Amino acid sequence: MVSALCVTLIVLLQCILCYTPVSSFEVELSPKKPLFRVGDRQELTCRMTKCSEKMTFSWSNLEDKPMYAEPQRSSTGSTLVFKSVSKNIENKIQCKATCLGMIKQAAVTVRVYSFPKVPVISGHDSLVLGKENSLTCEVSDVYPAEHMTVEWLRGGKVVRTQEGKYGIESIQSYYTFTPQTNDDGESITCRATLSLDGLPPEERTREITVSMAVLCPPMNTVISVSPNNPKENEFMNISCVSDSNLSVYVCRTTNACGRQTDNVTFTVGISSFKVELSPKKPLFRVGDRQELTCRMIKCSEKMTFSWSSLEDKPLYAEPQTSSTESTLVFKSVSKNNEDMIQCKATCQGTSKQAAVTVRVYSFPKVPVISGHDSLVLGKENNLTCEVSDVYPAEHMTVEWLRGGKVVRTQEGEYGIESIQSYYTFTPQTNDDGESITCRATLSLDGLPPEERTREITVSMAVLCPPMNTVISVSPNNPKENEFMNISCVSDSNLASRLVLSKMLDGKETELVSGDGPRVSVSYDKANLNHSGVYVCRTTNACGRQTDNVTFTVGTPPRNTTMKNTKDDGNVYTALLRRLNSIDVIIPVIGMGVLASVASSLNCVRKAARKGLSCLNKGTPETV
Ligand SMILES: *[C@@H]1O[C@H](CO)[C@@H](O)[C@H](O)[C@H]1NC(C)=O
Ligand SMILES: *[C@@H]1O[C@H](CO)[C@@H](O)[C@H](O)[C@H]1NC(C)=O
Ligand SMILES: *[C@@H]1O[C@H](CO)[C@@H](O)[C@H](O)[C@H]1NC(C)=O
Ligand SMILES: *[C@@H]1O[C@H](CO)[C@@H](O)[C@H](O)[C@H]1NC(C)=O
Ligand SMILES: *[C@@H]1O[C@H](CO)[C@@H](O)[C@H](O)[C@H]1NC(C)=O
Ligand SMILES: *[C@@H]1O[C@H](CO)[C@@H](O)[C@H](O)[C@H]1NC(C)=O
Ligand SMILES: *[C@@H]1O[C@H](CO)[C@@H](O)[C@H](O)[C@H]1NC(C)=O
Ligand SMILES: *[C@H]1O[C@H](CO)[C@@H](O)[C@H](O)[C@H]1NC(C)=O
Repeated sequence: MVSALCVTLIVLLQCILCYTPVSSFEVELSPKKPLFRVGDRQELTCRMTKCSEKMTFSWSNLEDKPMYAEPQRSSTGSTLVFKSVSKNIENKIQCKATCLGMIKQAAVTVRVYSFPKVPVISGHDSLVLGKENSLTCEVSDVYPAEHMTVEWLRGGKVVRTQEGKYGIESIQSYYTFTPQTNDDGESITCRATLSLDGLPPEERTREITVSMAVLCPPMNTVISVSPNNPKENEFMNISCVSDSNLSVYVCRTTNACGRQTDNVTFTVGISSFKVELSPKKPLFRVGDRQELTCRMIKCSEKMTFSWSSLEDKPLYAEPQTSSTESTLVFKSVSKNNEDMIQCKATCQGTSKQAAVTVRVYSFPKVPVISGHDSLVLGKENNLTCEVSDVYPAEHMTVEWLRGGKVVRTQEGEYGIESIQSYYTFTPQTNDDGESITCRATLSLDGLPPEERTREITVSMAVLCPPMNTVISVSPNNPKENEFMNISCVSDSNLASRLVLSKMLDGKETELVSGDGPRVSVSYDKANLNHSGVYVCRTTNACGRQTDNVTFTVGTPPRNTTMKNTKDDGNVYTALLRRLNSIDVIIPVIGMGVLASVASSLNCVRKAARKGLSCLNKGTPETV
């Protein structure tokens, strides 16, 4: 019985609990982590879920401050509207909702930030050269300042960092350094970063980059009065000129009674952009493709460029222009391109210009020597060295060198294109085979060393007249019916002609001739008719030589007389009349023989070494 009642009670209690609505509805506040920017309109929304009945909402501040906001009721919940966010609204805010007499609540912490402006750098535009200067970067209206970091950057590197402090609204950061001239125009950046959880990246960092201007002390200050002797009631001009971008000009007037001073201080405005032309000292080779490039530095806007000749000439070149630079292209450099060329660049309505002097040179070929390979021994000879296509010829020097020493120098002249230099001398046999050099040097500033000098060295060949011409008969006493050989030999270091003749009726009758050191005629069976005067003549480009021999062919029983005299043509007139036939004539020209003779002769040896043949034609002839 007791147990039955108990069971009934439990079931009843469970039923009551089942129908209680308290645990089924919830309160939601959004956003869950509010981070509001100062000045913005923002809202907090409170909703009750799973309550189908009428709901009531109430808002409260858990930090016991005024709310600075208006609640607005909607069909599903309540919205707390912050018309303009301020630091005051930072609070823990609670929403209390009632449904069917049951109360539920939720709370969020509202955080606020302020970082509306980019930093401002000051002091960068009037830095004094060589002194310690201080730049300031100010970040204003910052909240919460203790979460802000200010960094200075130069060339992409952080050079100084400063942290903000609790309670301040604006952060000043100082960067101190001693500027040098090359700091002029350089960039410096101030970057401020607010580090707060939930702050969108685009709100975290603001930075500014400025160009520094380094001012220099005044230079070249000149005060002048014109006219030199000013007169009463006449115009007078006192002027002071100084090269300076930051100046204090003082005018002090002194007379017998005292003095008065006035001054004016001003900074010459600096146009931060510059025009640069490269190369700075153009020296172009004739025929090359070359370029001049014009750039504008520190102009972020669209630029325009124009090129002109300061010598009032056509440009003979094509400009190729992009938005950041212009290139003047010389497709094939010529002397016409010598000019003073100016590039004018315009940025934001301001024009700047730069000019360079274009110089041109031409020196494409090595010098050419002529006349060195046929010098005549003992005579005044003339060698020529020619350097062609030279520009500018007045900057060229031509030198002749022998044995490493300069023996003659010649300067080029303005306006000529090719330079001929002559070297005159009288060669001796020992000059044969010696070297001679012609060196041309173009002296222009900026010309690379390998383009400055070109030289040629040649070997000289000294030609000699025929020497040691000898005609002989073998055997010395030729006999009738016996073998007899008449031969002529001569030394020469160049092609020479030998003619062996017999005197007949007072005239030279050629028996044999040839190009070479030797010609000969031989008779297997000599007879009396072969007796007489034989003449050998040698001729080459330099001269000639003659020798003769006179003999009588002896009869075996009789004794033979032999006479070897020169120029004895008429002695034997009677004998010569009896001459009627020539048995055999065999001219012999052989290189082997040439070599043996040549080896003993200095002049000939040198000629042979150089490939200058003493015998141009070595073909044997039969007459
Ligand atoms: C100031 O003038 C000096 C001398 O003329 C010059 O070297 C320097 O670059 C100038 N600085 C600026 C910022 O123009
Ligand atoms: C005064 O002299 C300066 C320097 O010679 C000159 O630049 C300036 O124009 C002159 N002023 C007048 C009003 O002649
Ligand atoms: C410039 O003039 C002002 C006002 O007259 C004066 O105070 C100052 O000392 C002067 N500066 C110089 C460098 O003379
Ligand atoms: C050398 O030759 C050149 C050209 O033929 C001539 O002008 C010059 O007078 C000559 N000099 C001598 C010394 O013969
Ligand atoms: C004649 O004499 C020369 C010189 O000795 C010699 O070279 C030549 O062979 C001789 N001729 C004959 C046919 O023997
Ligand atoms: C021939 O020569 C020999 C020896 O040299 C001499 O003895 C002789 O007398 C000569 N005869 C004649 C006819 O000249
Ligand atoms: C030499 O000449 C004479 C006269 O001309 C002639 O009669 C004779 O036959 C010649 N002797 C020889 C061996 O040729
Ligand atoms: C032979 O040589 C001598 C001496 O050099 C000379 O006087 C003579 O005229 C020459 N004879 C001939 C035919 O050439």
